[in-house]
Amino acid sequence: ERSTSSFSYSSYHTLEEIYSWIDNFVTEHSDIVSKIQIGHSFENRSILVLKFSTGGSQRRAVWIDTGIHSREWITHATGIWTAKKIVSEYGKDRILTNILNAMDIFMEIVTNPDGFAFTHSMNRLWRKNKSTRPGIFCIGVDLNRNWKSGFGGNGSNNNPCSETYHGPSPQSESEVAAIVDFITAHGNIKALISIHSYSQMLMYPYGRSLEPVSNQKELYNLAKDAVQALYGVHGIEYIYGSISTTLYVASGITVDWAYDSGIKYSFSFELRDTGRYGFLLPASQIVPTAQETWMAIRTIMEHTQNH
Ligand code: ING
Ligand code: ZN
Repeated sequence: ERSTSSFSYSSYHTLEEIYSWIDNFVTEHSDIVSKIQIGHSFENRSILVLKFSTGGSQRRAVWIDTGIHSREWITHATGIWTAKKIVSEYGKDRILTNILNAMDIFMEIVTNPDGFAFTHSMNRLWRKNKSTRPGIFCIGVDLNRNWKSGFGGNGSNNNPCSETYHGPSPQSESEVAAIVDFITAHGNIKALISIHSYSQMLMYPYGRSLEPVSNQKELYNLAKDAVQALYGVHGIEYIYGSISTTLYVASGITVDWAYDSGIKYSFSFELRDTGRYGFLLPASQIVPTAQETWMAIRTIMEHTQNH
């Protein structure tokens, strides 16, 4: 495809289709969008980030990642729709316009490209990345257990055959290291939103323990506002709270690392649904899911801009 006008935002797409959409998208919106390659996957695929910026240098910024777990297809689809929403609402929607006049937005749509390709070719329910190591029979590390904060703790697994295998060491996986290096080098990321599915939850740190974060009250109230804005779109109910108290204890996760690295607005979504379709959410739910999620994301970004 040569332009995004023929791209269907209400369908699921392959990695090749998404990467081709990214190229067309940045070409068509080069005034505010650019593409950054932040690294390579284990199987040497490009790891790409979209940057939305209306100027300035190293502005305060929001980071959004989707698809760190490859089978969670609704998250990539929501990311793509959100990217399109941002460019089409800039200059129209007052809240988004204010946000983008003050801050940059970074979006990593395919955070686990090798796993994602594998969900199309071989195993629709593949979660981990595809890394292998000499002497280890099983394939893949859980990229949401490979971060330094609480690495190897409760809710992560030492067994390479486990779905929650944390890997040999913190940031051993190039897909995680690329993000750590990028965010650390940037130095001005103020909010991080890491998007998963499914369960309809909006959560904040910590995952690794029941310990409350220092601004837990602020995060609780912000999550409440975001979930209320989401509900207003299609009447879908989300629960919210810290990861460890809302879902389960999980260590070595993205948002704990972000929080401990000074990103005080760190959130993780679990998108639709609550289990009827689970990871196999029908494509007819892509646009409604993205529409409601957008209201929650915008709420978090607006709060970040004002604090
Ligand atoms: N569940 C998440 C998992 O990695 C999660 C739950 C989300 C934990 C965010 C920590 C942070 O186990 C899914 N569906 O991936
Ligand atoms: Zn996930």
